[in-house]
Amino acid sequence: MSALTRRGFLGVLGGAALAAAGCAEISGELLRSRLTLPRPFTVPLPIPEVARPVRPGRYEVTQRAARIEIIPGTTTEVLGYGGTFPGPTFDLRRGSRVTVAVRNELSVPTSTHLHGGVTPPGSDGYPTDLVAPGGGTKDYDYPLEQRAATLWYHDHRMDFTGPQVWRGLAGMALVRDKEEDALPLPRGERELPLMICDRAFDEDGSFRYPSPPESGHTGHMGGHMGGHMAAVDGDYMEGVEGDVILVNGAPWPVAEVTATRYRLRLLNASNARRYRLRLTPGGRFTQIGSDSGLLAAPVAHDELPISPGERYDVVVDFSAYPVGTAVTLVNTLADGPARNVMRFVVARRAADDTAVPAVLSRPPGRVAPVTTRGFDFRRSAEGVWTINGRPYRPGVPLARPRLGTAEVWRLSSDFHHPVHVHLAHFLVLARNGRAPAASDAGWKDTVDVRPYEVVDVLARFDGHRGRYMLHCHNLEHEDMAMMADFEVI
Ligand SMILES: [Cu+2]
Repeated sequence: MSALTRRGFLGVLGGAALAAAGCAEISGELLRSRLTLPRPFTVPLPIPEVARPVRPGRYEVTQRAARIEIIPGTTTEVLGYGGTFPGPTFDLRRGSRVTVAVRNELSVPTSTHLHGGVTPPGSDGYPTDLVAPGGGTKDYDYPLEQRAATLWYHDHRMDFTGPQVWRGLAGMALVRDKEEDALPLPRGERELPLMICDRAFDEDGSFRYPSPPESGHTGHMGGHMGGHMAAVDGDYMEGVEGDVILVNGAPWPVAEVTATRYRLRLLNASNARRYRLRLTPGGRFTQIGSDSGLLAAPVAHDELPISPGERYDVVVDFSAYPVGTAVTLVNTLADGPARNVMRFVVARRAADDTAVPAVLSRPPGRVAPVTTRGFDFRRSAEGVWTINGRPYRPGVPLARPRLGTAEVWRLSSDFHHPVHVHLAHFLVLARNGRAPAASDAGWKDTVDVRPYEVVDVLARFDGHRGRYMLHCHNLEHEDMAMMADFEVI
């Protein structure tokens, strides 16, 4: 169905009819590759390099263009942190403040956001807080006064986050702490960061992205849409989905594993695609952590929905399968090639002294909220993605929560809007007035708000005063103004 048809369709039908029509779980428009897709499960799973500090507490990373082999037999120009895609993984400790000096040698401005970070406002990657192309630099200061968690970092440039992340500006950051160290969880080679995203490729191997004709493919210029630069063609304003699934930058990779437990740090780094992950021929994910840290106790899932920006920290026990089994991670929301994500092949038995304890951690408890505020995520009559009826207005906060307090934020929606709040972590309290989903467990920074849903979250404002934002993490919605400032006072 074309975007235009779907748009008309959305306007006419309500949520129930949409669900009955079977497209209620799809959050974007498919963009097909123009080259022969590689065979799945042939490329080995890459593990991104771990960033090394230039001296204790200081990292330096250069954003630059580089040509790498993603689709076997061809090359792709990426815009990468360190010239790689994904960028290096930052392996960090709670309370060990670091500075990351970013140097921008690209031809476009950038702004780097540490997603899930409790970061002072000047280092939070505000969309207009830009690092100039052609050698501009900025020191990002990360105090890391926060619990162990799976974070990630990515570009957050005003109006162009979608195309710039699509071209490679993203990587993972892990925060560890003593509470996690004490647990007998799988580690080392049995702890795998898995950055999952979809992309489309042109016949020459370059990334395909539907920029409007006037904007050029690097996004120097652009058309205007509701007062904002449009980085994506209007047919794709619901979001861009590619037909190739990459894990750690490799198409449908394969990883040999031993018949032991593995810790998988799952991240959906896609612009718009939602996944419902399952293991075939069967198997369970034992969830140990959410976006913002370890759960109090593990939660078992047969399948895991994951929307853009979300993370799930899970343990999979491959000793449950006979040696030789191919265990495929699939996305049951997709058909065709994009249904596959990656494969594990259980190669041999091995000793395993790990366990998933019944008590994992002591997360912060609930605090009584001081107020309730509503944030409505909706397409306006003019076809602009809005929050509370307004496209993004930089510098105009929609809320002024007090430092050290908690508030209930009621998030309502007309479509799939994965809502991300900077700085504040939150607990999901209710969906449509009922109990949250099993996958909503734990402290989070991004929540999958589905069409015509009302999701109540309890958000804590800790760490820093200043200007932050909340926005939709469907990057095409974000670029088309579905963002708002709030100020912690
Ligand atoms: Cu959205």
